[in-house]
Amino acid sequence: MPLVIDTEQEFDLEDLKDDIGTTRQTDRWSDAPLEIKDLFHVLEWNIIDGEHTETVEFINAALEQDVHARTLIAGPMATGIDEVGRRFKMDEYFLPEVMMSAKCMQAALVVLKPLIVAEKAEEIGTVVVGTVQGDLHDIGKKIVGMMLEAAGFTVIDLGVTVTPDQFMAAIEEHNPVIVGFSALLTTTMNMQWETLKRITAEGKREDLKVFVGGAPISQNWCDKIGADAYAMDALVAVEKAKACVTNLANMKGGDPELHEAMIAMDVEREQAKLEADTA
Ligand code: B1M
Repeated sequence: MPLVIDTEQEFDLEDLKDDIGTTRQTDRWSDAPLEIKDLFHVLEWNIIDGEHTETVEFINAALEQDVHARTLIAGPMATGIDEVGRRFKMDEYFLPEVMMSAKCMQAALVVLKPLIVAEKAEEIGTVVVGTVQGDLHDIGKKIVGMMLEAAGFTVIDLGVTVTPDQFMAAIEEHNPVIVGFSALLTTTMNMQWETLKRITAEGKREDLKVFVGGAPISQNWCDKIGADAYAMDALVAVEKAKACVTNLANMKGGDPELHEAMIAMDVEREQAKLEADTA
């Protein structure tokens, strides 16, 4: 039985500016057994320090102690890479450090992906995902892809810096129910719109739902470009993807009713989270 550790609550990550000694004194992950709490902190700091040759060792140690692969991704891996993003933004880190931290994330995902995908439920349909043209960020998109696969979708991952032409070719070839665009840069988010326009121009818009995601993406942006769903994380992506092929399947892209349903799912989720936090 995998250990249940809450990764949904929002943590104060101030300690990650300091050192692992400070981190160990926080109550983050205190619902986990002590040795797991410590291992999570070691993993957070492993990612911050970019010690990628050691990452797999910590990941395996956690898995051996029945920590679920999803808990590692949504827990210490997410907090660790968040702090890397903060340091980069504040000019405390430069590109080489971020690249080392990204290597830790990639090394961990190599081990975790087969475990998550092995949960694959009954086949639902095909999803094409890719990071848009000009953008090399793929960690989040890979996580979304593996979670969708576990939920029962066949995922065609086109990789990074995917041109509108490549998206169109994949749509022709795989006939997906959903196409997902990932963009992590404010300078590349426009390529989500450009690609969507191509899908519309080539008469494919009615055949599929368009999902958008990535750090600078928001519901506002989704509305502005006329995409069907915005997913702030992999869990939301799965939830909305399933809804889009079941109860919302008949609604066409751009339908206000579909839009309302998507917003309602976010509101419901936020409320449930709030209730859990205050319980
Ligand atoms: Co870059 N980078 N980076 N970077 N990088 C960011 C994005 C940045 C916010 C850092 C910062 O300033 N704090 C900043 C962007 C600023 C902006 O545009 N507003 C930035 C920059 C500036 C750059 C460069 C331009 C730096 C430079 O060269 N001077 C450069 C760009 C290169 C390029 O793409 N052309 C660059 C390069 C890199 C690395 C290569 C070193 C590396 C990427 C390695 C890789 O991905 N293979 C990197 C990294 C690691 C980051 C940060 C630190 C972490 C990103 C990440 O993996 N997050 C990032 C800081 C940040 O985001 N706060 C940063 C973890 C991941 C799980 O989250 O990707 O958000 P995320 O995915 C989530 C959701 O967004 C959502 O679900 C995922 C899982 O929960 N989601 C989707 C994502 N895609 C989805 C698709 C969907 C649905 C949901 O459709 C189905």
